[in-house]
Amino acid sequence: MNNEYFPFINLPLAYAYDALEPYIDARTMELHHDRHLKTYVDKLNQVLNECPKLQKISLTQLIRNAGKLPREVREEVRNNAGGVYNHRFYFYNLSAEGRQEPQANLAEAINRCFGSTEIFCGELKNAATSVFGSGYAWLVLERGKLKIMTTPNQNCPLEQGCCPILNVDVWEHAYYLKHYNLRADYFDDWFCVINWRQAEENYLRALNCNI
Ligand code: MN3
Repeated sequence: MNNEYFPFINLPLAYAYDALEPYIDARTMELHHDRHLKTYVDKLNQVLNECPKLQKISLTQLIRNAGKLPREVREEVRNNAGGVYNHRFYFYNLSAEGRQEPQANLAEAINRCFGSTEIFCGELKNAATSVFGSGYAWLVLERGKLKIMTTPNQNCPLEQGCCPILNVDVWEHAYYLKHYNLRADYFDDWFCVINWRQAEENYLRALNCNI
């Protein structure tokens, strides 16, 4: 992921807004990327503009160390650095190439940890639909083991020492225009556009991170 340092820019999507149709609609993708994500980028730049000392810290290090930042900027950094990282991660892990299956090493790890892709999908769906209000469901690597977790708002598993492999944004802005209040239906559509090649890369990188 490029642009790891201040000033942050809203990197363009790697595919067209309508590339994920009919699963995720073009208008949702456009608003989600160009307005919601852009707002987090702009706010993070604003916060860091006031704190020159934090400008040399990478996006992931800002998140990992959010709890140690000066109290007066901690929540704003957590929310906005998280908003940038979590959204970039979400958009990177979507694919316009049609439905894929988990690949190679990650497929093997999912089968070992959960039993099958179907069981994994069900458990991740339960997690995604259980988030009260806004947040994310994640597949992460924690101390070498796969784990499903949820985070509220724009909190990020990096802060808990977990390495993200896959995330699904369950804020209503991610699905309301097409799926209304039916988050479970959105999840099923999202599962059809996962970029499993990217997830495999994330998994291999996470194994090497050793966190
Ligand atoms: Mn979002």
